[in-house]
Amino acid sequence: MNPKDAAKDAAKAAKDKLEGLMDITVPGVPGPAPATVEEPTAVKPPLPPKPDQGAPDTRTATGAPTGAPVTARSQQSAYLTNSTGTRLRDTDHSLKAGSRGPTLLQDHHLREKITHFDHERIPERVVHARGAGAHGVFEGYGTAESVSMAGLFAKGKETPVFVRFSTVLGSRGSADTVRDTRGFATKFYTEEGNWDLVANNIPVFFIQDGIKFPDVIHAGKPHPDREIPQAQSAHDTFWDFVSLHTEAQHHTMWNMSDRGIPRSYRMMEGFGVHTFRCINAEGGTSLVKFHWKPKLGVHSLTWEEAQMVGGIDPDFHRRDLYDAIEAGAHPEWELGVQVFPDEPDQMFAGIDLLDPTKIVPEEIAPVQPIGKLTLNANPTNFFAEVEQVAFHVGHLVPGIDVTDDPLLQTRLFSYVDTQLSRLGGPNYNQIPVNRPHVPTNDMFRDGFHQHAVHSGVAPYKPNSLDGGCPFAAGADLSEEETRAFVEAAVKVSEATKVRANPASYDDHYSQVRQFWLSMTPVEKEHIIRAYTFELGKCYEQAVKERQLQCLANIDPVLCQEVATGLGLPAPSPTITLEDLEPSPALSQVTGPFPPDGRMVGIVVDPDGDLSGVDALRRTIHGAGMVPLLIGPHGGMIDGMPVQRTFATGRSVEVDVLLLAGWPKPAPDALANRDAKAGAPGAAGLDPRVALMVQECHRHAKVIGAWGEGVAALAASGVAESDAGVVTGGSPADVFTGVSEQMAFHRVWDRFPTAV
Ligand code: HDE
Repeated sequence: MNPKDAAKDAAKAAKDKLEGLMDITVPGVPGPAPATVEEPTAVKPPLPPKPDQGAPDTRTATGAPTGAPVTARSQQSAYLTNSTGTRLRDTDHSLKAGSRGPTLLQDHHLREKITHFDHERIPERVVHARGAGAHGVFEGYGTAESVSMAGLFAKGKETPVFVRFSTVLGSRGSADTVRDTRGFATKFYTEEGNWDLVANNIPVFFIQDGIKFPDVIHAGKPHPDREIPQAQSAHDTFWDFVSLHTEAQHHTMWNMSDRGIPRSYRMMEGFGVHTFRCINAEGGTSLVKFHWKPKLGVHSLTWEEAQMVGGIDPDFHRRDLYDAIEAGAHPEWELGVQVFPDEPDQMFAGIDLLDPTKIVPEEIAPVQPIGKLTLNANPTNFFAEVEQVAFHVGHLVPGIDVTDDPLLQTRLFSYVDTQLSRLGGPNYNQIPVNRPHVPTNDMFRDGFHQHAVHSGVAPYKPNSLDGGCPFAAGADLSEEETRAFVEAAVKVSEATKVRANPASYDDHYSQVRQFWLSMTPVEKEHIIRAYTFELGKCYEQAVKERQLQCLANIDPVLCQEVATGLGLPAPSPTITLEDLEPSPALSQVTGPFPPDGRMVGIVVDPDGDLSGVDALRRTIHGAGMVPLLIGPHGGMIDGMPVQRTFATGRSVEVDVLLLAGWPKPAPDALANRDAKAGAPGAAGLDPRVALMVQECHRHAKVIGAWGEGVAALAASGVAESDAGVVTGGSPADVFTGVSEQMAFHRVWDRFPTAV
C-alpha cells in the first residue's frame, strides 16, 4: 500500500473510533440553550444557601454550635477528602513513577497538602504575641444604669465573652513567666454588637502619646543585631529608653514589683488604663476607668520561681488556665468602675484623667462593681480562636465611648491596621471568633477572604433598588429596639494645632513614689531585687547610672540598695517631691483569699503509712483545689493514681506541699544517681524530695507534714517551728492548719527584708 492510501485508512479508522462519542446528551436537559440570555434587570431574591455554605463549626461561649451541623469533630466529613471534597484513598505516599520514583509533578494531592502546610503560619502579633484564651460569660449586676445605657450591664443580663491573656514583649513561643506586663483583652458579644475591653494587668502605660509606641516597643524587644534577650526588659536598650524618657518610670516600677510576674492569669487584676466616657439613657455622660478584680486575689510568683518555671514549664500560665477550666475551677473577676464627673478640665483630685501614666487611687475614687466574668470553656482550636481573635478599642457599643487620651486615640487607628497584615485583609471580623452574635449589615463588600455570599444589588446608601435597606437606627436612642452608637456630643477645644503635651503631664515621679510608699517591706525588697537584677544585666555604665538617677528621684533607700547591688555610687535626687498619701489598695499582700484552683502537692512513700491520704485528696478537691499525688514512680499507689513522679514534678508547680511519708531512694533508681551527683538531702531520704521541700520553703510556701513526713521535713533542713510549717498527727488535722495559712498565698514572714 502506498503511503497516501495508508494515511487515508488511518484517518478513516480514527473517525470510526469517534463514531457515537459525539452524541452525548445530558439527562434532564431538553435541548440546546436559547441563543440569547436575558439581561438581569429586576432584583431577585438570593438562592437559598447550599447545606455546605454554613459557617465552619465553632463553639460559642455557651458551648452551643454555630453554623452547619457537623458529623465529625474535625471538619464536616467522616472521610478524608482533598480541600474540594473529593474522597482520597491514600495520603501517605506521593504519586511516583514506580515505587522508587521520581515523584510526579501531576500529584495534585501532594502539591495541595504541602502548599497548604507551607502557608500555615501567619505573622505573630507585633506585641502581645504570646497568649492564652478562654470562653466565658459576663453577668451584669444592674448597678451601672446611672452611668451607662449599655445593655450588657443590665441586672442578670448574660453576655458571652472571649478573653485573651498575653505577655507583651516575647514571641509566640516564648516563656509565660517572664517579667513583663500582661494583656487582658475581653470581647463581649453583646446584643448591641461587640464591645472589646483591651486591658492590661498594670493600670498605667509607658508613654503618654501613642506616637511613641514604636519607640518603647523597639527598646523593649530583643536587640536588633543579635535578637536577644527574648521576652524580657533586662537589657540595655530598654533601660536606655525608660531612663531617658521618664514618663515610663511609673509603668516600670509596676513591672519591677511582683505584678510583673503573676502566679496565674487567674490571679491578676485588669485595667482599661485610659479614662473612657460613658453615656446613660438620658444622655448624661461620666468619665470612667474600668477595673477587673480577680476572685482569687492578686498573687505572684517569686522571681526565682519565675525563672525556674521558664525552663521547667514554659507554658505554665497557659497550662494553669486550661487545667483550671477543665477541672471546673472556673476563674472569676468582678468588673468595676471608678466614676468621675465629666467636667471640662477632665481632672479629678489634681490628677489629669487623660494622662495614661497616672492612676486615681481607689481610696479617693472607689471601684464600684458592675458585673461578673466567669471563664468556663477552653478553646476548641487554639489557632482558630486564640490566634485569630482580633481586638480593637474602637469596638464600642451604645453607652461606652472614648476620650481624647492621646494614647487611646492612636490605639483607635492601630488595632484595625495591624489585623490587615496579621489576618490577611479587611474581612477578619467574619472569622468565627470575631463574628458578632447579632446580625450585621455593614455594606462592606469583597476583599481578601470574603466568606459571605452577599445578596442584593445596592451596597450603598441611599438606594432604592434594595428598597432602601439597610436602614439607619431611629432617633430615639433610649429605645432598645432602635438603639445605635452615637458619639457623645463633646465640645472640642478651640485650640491651635500643636505637637505638645499639657503641663499637667509633666510630673513623672510623684505617683511612682506613691506606689513605692504603698508597698509592704517584703514587696519593697522584691522591687529592689528586680531593679538590681535588670540593671545588673545591662552592659552600658551610662544606662545604669541614668536609671539610678531616676531611682534617686523616687526614693533614696531604693536608690541606695540598688546602687549597692550594682557596685555604683548612689546619686542625690535632682527634684523635690511632695509625698502623696500611700494607697493600701496597691499592695497585694492582703487576704484572706479563697483557695480555689490552688495546687496541693502530696508526697507519698509507697512503703509508708498511707492511711487518710485518699480521703485528704477528696477533701482538697471538695474545697475547690487540685490535689497532685507525687510518688517515686508512675502508675498507682494504694489505689491512687500518681500524677507526678519525683522525676517529672518540681516544687514550682505547687502552691502548698504536704509530706505524707519518707520516701527512700530505691536501689538503682535515677534518684540514686542524682544523690551521687550531689543533690541535697539526708542519707536515706530521696534527694529529690529534699530538694522539693527546700525550694517550697525558700519560696515561702506553706508546708504540712504528718507521720514519717515530719522526719522528712527535718531531714530536708526545715524546722517544724518555722513560720508556715504545719505538723500534726493526721492528714485532716494538718490540712485544717494548712488551709488557714494558705489563704494568704505565701508565708511572707519567711522572706528576709532589709527595708
Ligand atoms: Fe496594644 N496593641 N497598643 N495596648 N494591646 C496590640 O493589636 C497599640 C496599649 C493591648 O490579645 C496590637 O491585635 C498601640 C495599651 C493588649 O490580641 C497593636 C498602643 C494597652 C493587646 C497594638 C498600645 C494595650 C494589644 C498588636 C499605644 C492596655 C493584645 C496585635 C498607643 C490598656 C490583644 C493586635 C490580643 C495588642 C497597638 C498601647 C493592650 C499593634 C499603638 C495602653 C491586651 O495594634
